[in-house]
Amino acid sequence: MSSPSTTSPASDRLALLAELEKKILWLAAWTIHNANHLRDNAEGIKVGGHQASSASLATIMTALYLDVLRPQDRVAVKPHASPIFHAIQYLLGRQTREKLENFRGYKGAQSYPSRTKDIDGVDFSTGSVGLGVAQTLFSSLVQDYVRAKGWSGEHPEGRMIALVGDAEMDEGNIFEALLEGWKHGLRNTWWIVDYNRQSLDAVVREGLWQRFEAIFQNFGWDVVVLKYGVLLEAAFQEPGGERLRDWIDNCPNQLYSALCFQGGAAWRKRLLDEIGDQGEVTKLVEARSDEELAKLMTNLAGHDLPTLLDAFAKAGQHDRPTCFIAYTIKGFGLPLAGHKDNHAGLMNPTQMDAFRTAMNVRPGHEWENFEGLSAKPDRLQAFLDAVPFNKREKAAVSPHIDVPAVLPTPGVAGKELSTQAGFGQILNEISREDSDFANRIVTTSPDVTVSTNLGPWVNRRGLFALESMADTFKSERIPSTFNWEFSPSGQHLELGIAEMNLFLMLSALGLSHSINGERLLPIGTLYDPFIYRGADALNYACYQDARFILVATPSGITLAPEGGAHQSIGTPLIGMAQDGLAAFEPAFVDELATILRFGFDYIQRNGEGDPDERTWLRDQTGGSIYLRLSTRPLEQPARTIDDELSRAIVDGAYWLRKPGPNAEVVIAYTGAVAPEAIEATGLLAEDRRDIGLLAITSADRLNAGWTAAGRARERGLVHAQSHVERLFADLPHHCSLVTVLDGHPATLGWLGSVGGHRTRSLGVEHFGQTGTIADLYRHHGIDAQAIVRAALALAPERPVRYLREASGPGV
Ligand SMILES: Cc1ncc(C[n+]2csc(CCOP(=O)(O)OP(=O)(O)O)c2C)c(N)n1
Ligand SMILES: [Mg+2]
Repeated sequence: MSSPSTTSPASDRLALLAELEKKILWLAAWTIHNANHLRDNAEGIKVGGHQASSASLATIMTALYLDVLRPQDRVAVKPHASPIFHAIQYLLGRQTREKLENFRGYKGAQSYPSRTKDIDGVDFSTGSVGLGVAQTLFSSLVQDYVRAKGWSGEHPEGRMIALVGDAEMDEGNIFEALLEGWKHGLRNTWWIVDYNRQSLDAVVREGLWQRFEAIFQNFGWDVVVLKYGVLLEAAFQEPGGERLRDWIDNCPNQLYSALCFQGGAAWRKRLLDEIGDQGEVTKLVEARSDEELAKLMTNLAGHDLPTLLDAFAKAGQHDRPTCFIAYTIKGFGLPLAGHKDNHAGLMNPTQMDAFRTAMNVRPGHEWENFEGLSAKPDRLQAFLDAVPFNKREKAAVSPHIDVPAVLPTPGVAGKELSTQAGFGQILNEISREDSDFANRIVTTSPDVTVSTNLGPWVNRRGLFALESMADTFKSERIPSTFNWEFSPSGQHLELGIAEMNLFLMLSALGLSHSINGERLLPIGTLYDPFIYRGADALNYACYQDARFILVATPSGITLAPEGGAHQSIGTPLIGMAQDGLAAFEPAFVDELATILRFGFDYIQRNGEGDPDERTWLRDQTGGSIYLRLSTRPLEQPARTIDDELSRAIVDGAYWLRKPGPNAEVVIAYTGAVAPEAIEATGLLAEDRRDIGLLAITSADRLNAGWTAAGRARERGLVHAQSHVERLFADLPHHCSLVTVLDGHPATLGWLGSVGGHRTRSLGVEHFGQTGTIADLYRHHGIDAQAIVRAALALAPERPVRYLREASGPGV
């Protein structure tokens, strides 16, 4: 156990810690009560309580933050323990009274700990249960990765700790992560299960802890069951104590919870009814007042500082992953304790008054750090000042990694190539370089490394593992395209098929600059439709402001013969709607290289949120990148991408054929349907005047800029104009738009509203068909003929001579 430098004896320290635990419980309950009180008065809205849920972790968190944690340790706090977390940070001088008074309010302390919205040093955001837990595991793997590269300098190794609700353990992603941790030799990870035997709705199943124990042991973890505190252990040594222990061990969870709620008299009655013997047991019970009996019976290890400190100190002597199953009581120390309906529970004013009296807090002194405590304020303050965790400093900003001015694509022009193949080639080119840029790239993929074209990169850069492992096929001289060698210098993290793990790994890699002080340039690949499988973890990664490049390929119906199970329709809309993620869908490899280059820089940015005056995008803040790629080979243009074109590609669109002043039709396309859009433009050009062809590389960025510019104008910046508005500025009013992509038509449907142009949006709305690309494009109406038909319907004045009769079933 690491101890602050005060020389007080252990019992003195314990007494101070116990006092501070009381204060933390009070501050958390008061924060919630106070916020609720405000809402009731001001707006009549009740806010959720969660006083009980947070109270069950009060002792464990006191032990951790005020004693066990070192500055380099990182913690994911169970969402509803947020008030306890904020209360501790407040005591440590890291949280303001103003934010606490505004708990759950506008710009106040957050209901669930938030890296991005809270000011008090949240390590990992939580809220969607299960994700923060797994995040600690992946962060530990990333710490090992960074250290294996020798980048950690003098930074001491940290421990990654999750405070886990027992019902939270129902989330499957936790078990997916366990498996991955086992494969990668997980170290330095503690998961502390708050075993209060209650979920949101109810009391959990009997004997759950034994299942947990077996699972964790199977995956190579140490398991420490923390059941009884020192008072109970001492009572078990008294005559009759063994029978008391047996009774507790056999007591159903529901009954234990109910008795905790009812208190001392109920404990006495029940114990005497069930094991009262007019002898030793009766004496053991009768020797205690109601209050003492309640204190004894609720003295579970999760509320017993000496037991907790001892267990943490022992586990602190090794780096094996450890799961603590700590028995607790939901609502411990509050009148809500144990009641099965207490999840969102909130003490009523009478209960709160009683609690205030019990805590010796005078009205008007609720926020004072040491109000009502018996130890002297200067001793308490000296204790807090010496807390090891409080030596933590703000992480230094890790330096920007220079990105080459251009990512070369040699020999691509004129070839038939897909964006997916182009991606493989670009990374292959980078892999030849020995530069800081190339060395900081780290790739990862859930068992689709080869099929997403990361193979050449991995061949050159190798797979990462703490211990080297040769490729047996290579050593046996069996020819193989892929060199599958593991070593600490490898730069690819191979994952099993679980996509949740991919996103959590990206989240951990993408926070390395903040957690480890060492920046990585993470790239993750997966099949586009399986974004849905990990969408919550993707959202979580973005919410935490992790920085990565997601390469999703193949996408759409363009992988035609593979059929409906692998087709993605709605992902472009995810790309547009996901905050923190800039989505791109290039058609050509030179566009992809331009976007990737931008992406490597963009994921490192951390500037102010002021919009760019050209695009109205908040590009200085940076974010993550999503590239929706395709396996469809397209003939690659032979052209030079000058600065202007490069900028337009990044901004989201450029004219492949600029419309003339009397344009009747504009075709706007995204991605792999470029040949159809180009062909349709050719077919229409002879019979429609001044036709334009717009290549859209990012519907997301075009849309975001347009929305932001509109908002700016409404606020008085009358000249604000976004990229898409500038592109459409000269289009005559009567011009019609046809939009088309291999994805949901709503992705581009909004384009007509930019300048008030009549619009028909083509795309894919149904999945399930197999066939050739030609079959499926015809079937879904995104082939050249369908584009021509749509244009004709919008601008019907004259027939188009190249239009054929519609054929095939259509949809
Ligand atoms: C993914 C997800 N589903 C549902 C919820 C709603 N929810 C919040 S806490 C909770 C139950 C938590 O029980 P437990 O983990 O045992 O914590 P306790 O309340 O006992 O402290 C649920 C269902 C959520 N936050 N996240
Ligand atoms: Mg619980």
